[in-house]
Amino acid sequence: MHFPIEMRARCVYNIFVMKMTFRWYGLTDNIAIEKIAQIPVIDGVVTAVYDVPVGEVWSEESIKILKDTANNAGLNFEVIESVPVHEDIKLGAPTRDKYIENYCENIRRLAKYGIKCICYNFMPVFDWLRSEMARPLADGSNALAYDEKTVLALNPLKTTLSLPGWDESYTHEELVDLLKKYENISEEKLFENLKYFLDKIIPVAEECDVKMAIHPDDPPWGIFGLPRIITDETNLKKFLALNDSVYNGVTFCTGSWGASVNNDLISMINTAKGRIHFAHIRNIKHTGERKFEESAHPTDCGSLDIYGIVKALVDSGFDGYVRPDHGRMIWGETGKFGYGLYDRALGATYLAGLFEAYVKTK
Ligand code: DNO
Repeated sequence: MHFPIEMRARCVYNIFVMKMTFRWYGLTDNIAIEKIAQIPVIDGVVTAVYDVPVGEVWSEESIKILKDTANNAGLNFEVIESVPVHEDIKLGAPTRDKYIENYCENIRRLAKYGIKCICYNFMPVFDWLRSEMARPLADGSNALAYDEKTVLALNPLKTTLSLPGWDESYTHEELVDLLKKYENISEEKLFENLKYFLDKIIPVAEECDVKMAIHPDDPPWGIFGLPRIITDETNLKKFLALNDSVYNGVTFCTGSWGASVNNDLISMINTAKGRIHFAHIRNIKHTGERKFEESAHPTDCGSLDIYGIVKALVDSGFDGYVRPDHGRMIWGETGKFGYGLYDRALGATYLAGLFEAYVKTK
């Protein structure tokens, strides 16, 4: 199927301020891109090159395949999630400059193929974490869930948990070694290493007109003794001040920051005003102290005020990319945890409806 992007009215883009996107795991995703193109509000895909080890340069050929596949399906290709950051950069190891130079080269190459926004995170070793992959919900669907008690009882060296964001290329010895190296890394030190990284990549991002959007830590507190810093409003302010370029921005992930009942998301949106380039919008239901399960996107289904979040984003002048985030598994679907087609599609149309209603009546 080939039809030009102009035929797919960038309805969301033209009428509203944001662009609705959908995460697609590339050619090996069992969700065909043509199905994503059938969700009425989707402007583009959010994807990445997955077959290159963390820290290495992505081939232009692989980037081009992603772009061409997206464009042939009538979808834009403007957001990458993620260009992962090598652990040596987070650790401030002597080898970091080589990996930072590779990172800069990736920004340049991606810009050449039309990328406008790059999402990344600075979480040591593990990306997002859950204790349960398929918690049965009352309506017969299932969703990801988190319970700190279960997590604390896990041995990170022995866990059989596996999440789509995890780098599982480490051998047992490498993991032991890595966890050990972090014993000397305090939150302060991690902030320093992040600043070092930002001061090198942000000038390149500026030159290439690519907005960098750090993803919050999920959940937003330290785990397994590893430091985490993109966790709350105080640290958000600190992060933004590390490098005050508008190209140094955030991915406003409601489910990540919202996992802590102490985070006031509306206030955080106002704090990050003008620096939010990408928003992951999803709902979660708090079920106890450091305990939550993921729910369907609508406000009524969870603990977060999704309408209030959309309103605050629009009021703050947000004009970046949005994507629905983790979905439940519904209608018997199976697949990548959190990344099925159906519930995320419902989420996208719900969110677009909120944006449309608010923008048109404002
Ligand atoms: C989880 C995702 C994260 C995110 C990275 C960004 O579903 O939101 O894995 O992609 O943390 O680098």
